[in-house]
Amino acid sequence: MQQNGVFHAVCPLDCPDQCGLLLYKENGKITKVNGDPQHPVTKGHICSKVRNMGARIYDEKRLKYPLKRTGAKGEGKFTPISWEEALSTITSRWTELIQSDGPESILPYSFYGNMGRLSAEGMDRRFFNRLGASQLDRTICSSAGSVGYKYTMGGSLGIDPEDTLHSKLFIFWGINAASTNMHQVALAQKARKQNGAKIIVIDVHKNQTGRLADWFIPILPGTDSALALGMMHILFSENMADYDFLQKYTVGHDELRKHVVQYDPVTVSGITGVPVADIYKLARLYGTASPSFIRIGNGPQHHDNGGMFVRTISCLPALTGQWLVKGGGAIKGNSAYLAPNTERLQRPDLLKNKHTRVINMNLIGEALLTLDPPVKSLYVYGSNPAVVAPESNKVRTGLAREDLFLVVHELFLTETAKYADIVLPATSSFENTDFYTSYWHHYLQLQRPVIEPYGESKSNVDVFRLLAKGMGFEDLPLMETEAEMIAGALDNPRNPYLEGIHYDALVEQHYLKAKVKPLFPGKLPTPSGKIELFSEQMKADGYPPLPTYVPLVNDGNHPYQFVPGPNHHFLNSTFSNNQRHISLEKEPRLHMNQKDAAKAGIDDGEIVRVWNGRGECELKVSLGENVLPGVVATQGLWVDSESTKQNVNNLTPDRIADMGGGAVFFSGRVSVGKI
Ligand SMILES: Nc1nc2c(c(=O)[nH]1)N[C@H]1C(S)=C(S)[C@@H](COP(=O)(O)OP(=O)(O)OC[C@H]3O[C@@H](n4cnc5c(=O)[nH]c(N)nc54)[C@H](O)[C@@H]3O)O[C@H]1N2
Ligand SMILES: Nc1nc2c(c(=O)[nH]1)N[C@H]1C(S)=C(S)[C@@H](COP(=O)(O)OP(=O)(O)OC[C@H]3O[C@@H](n4cnc5c(=O)[nH]c(N)nc54)[C@H](O)[C@@H]3O)O[C@H]1N2
Ligand code: SF4
Ligand SMILES: [Mo]
Repeated sequence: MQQNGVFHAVCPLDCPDQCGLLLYKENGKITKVNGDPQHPVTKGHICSKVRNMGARIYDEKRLKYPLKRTGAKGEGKFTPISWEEALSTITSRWTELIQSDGPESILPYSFYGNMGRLSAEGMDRRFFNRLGASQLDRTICSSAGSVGYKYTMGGSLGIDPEDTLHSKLFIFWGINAASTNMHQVALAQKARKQNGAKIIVIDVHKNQTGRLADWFIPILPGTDSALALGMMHILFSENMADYDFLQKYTVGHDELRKHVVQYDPVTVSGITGVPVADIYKLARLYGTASPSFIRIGNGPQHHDNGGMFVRTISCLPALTGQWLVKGGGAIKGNSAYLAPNTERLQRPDLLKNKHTRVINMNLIGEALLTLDPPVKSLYVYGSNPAVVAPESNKVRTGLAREDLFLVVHELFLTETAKYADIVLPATSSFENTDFYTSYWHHYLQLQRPVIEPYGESKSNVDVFRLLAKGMGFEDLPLMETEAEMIAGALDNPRNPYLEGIHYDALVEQHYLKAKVKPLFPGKLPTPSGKIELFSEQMKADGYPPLPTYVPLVNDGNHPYQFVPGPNHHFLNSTFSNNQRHISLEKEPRLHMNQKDAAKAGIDDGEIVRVWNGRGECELKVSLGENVLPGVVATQGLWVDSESTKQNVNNLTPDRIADMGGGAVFFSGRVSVGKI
């Protein structure tokens, strides 16, 4: 490995932009992280989080050795042990458990702390399939919306974000893109400058993105479907619908036209809190601007009705025929274009018992506390459930169970790792070989090791290969090299967009673009091959077949709807342990409407108690007009300290959304009061 130079890298974080990076290395250490100006979309611009990635990689607190717990669960007291001892402790415990309780007593828990496909869904899946462990349904992020979008469009297929440079109207709908998809904002701002494009933001919180809008539309949480249906009402009644497109490429436009009569602007205004005049203005702008583009965010799908939200919004560009215009249409997610061969990558064939139980990760607390037969061992990697999962109090009580054998593979001693019996040190992505597929732009990237593993840390792939060996598994897929795994994953005859993209090509060229074509004219992967405004499939699955406004579940008698989203300088809970990122954020704030505060006698800057039946936290109030009355919003997955109680997921419900087993982080209600 070269000790000095400039090396290509990929941002590994769970962020749609998936920037190309350049790592500057001196004497074997990364000294600077820059964006790669050659990346066709991200063009050398990166966020401040990753500019400071070096501080995370070389953080004193990073785990160097495997650890064994010496204190109480959650206390964080450990002693270093060798890899041999760590691995044999795990494999002997699992061998016993398989004999006494069967393999389903073991559960993996992971998410996309590192988006590398091998790290997040490669050797781990192969290993746990072979083990016969309980399966985890990975639903915490976007699954409700993905199912909703699929009903309408057939799969995670949107437009090429590079085309949005031509768009004249941008609607950022429930996405804090200035923090969470900065290059889409850069494209919108460029379009604004070049062709006078307008930027509309529809959100419950006027945050970083709302502040840069030409027009910010505040809306009540969980009511967006009604707004979209109100827009459809006006598009049809004022003859702005594109019947030519509807006839050719959709099913059910007649039914839809009749159905939306009930969503008149007065009714919709009553539901959404958006004034009648604004509903007209929005629909008329949307009905006449071309190209118009909707960026569908993750926020509104973190509600009880989140699947239906995405299902509904994604019908809008069909009404205006915008899919036919370059730069027109929508993006919810684009992961279908770069979809690898998951059979080859994850080897589901290694799972012999096809009736193996599946556990929804949003119910991890509940699962640890109540499942029968119980989960006796949990193996966590690439995720921090003690902080990020809903109903934290349940999750922590579950993790603290004396009879639970908990293994956590991590870069840091996270809140979750503090409960572990065995902690394994993980490499950072810059120490691994992996491949990356953005869920927004269309480029694939390869990461090869730029630095040596930190301390004794090992990659996910390495650890699962070692665990397989320790368990005595001799299956060839558990012994493959990274290069073999990538080559297999890219060989996907079912994905025509990947044609011509091979491992060797990825090694030679840093950015390989999927062979994307416009969606229309063409056949969608829906049952009818068309956009399904009316969906027989939904009907069969027990949903209203037409887009419909379904109110949120009654979450109890608390006065405020609580919206705890992510913040600008953390990536979920990643970076929440880094002083620089903490200083940039200062502290979590509770944004509250002036009128609500006046009634409750709460002052700006006051630390208040926020509570409901699930738990409580204490946050500093920030007063203004950036949320509607009845709504409170906060940002960031902060970790409690001795002097603070900031873990917002103490308050969030572990109900399951309408579709995809999704999470409902934003559908909780809270009370707010003086301490
Ligand atoms: N800086 C930073 N970037 C990130 C992340 C991070 O933690 N920090 N996390 C990454 C991950 S994993 C994801 S999934 C994405 C998420 O990024 P986004 O897609 O931006 O999703 P959220 O930030 O969850 O929510 C977006 C917005 O939805 C709003 N919202 C909530 N409820 C409603 C509603 O009912 N209606 C409307 N219209 N708006 C609503 C929130 O106020 C918020 O502004 O970001 C990724 N990028
Ligand atoms: N209140 C509230 N809660 C939320 C959300 C919200 O908006 N509001 N957003 C939700 C969403 S959208 C998501 S996606 C989830 C995300 O939740 P998580 O997936 O848990 O994301 P992170 O908090 O970033 O934790 C990722 C962990 O993986 C570790 N890691 C990184 N790379 C590797 C690796 O290569 N190997 C191993 N073994 N570990 C690694 C990191 O050190 C980090 O601790 O949070 C959800 N929770
Ligand atoms: S977090 Fe997102 S914006 Fe920041 S460097 Fe990574 S991919 Fe780019
Ligand atoms: Mo996410």
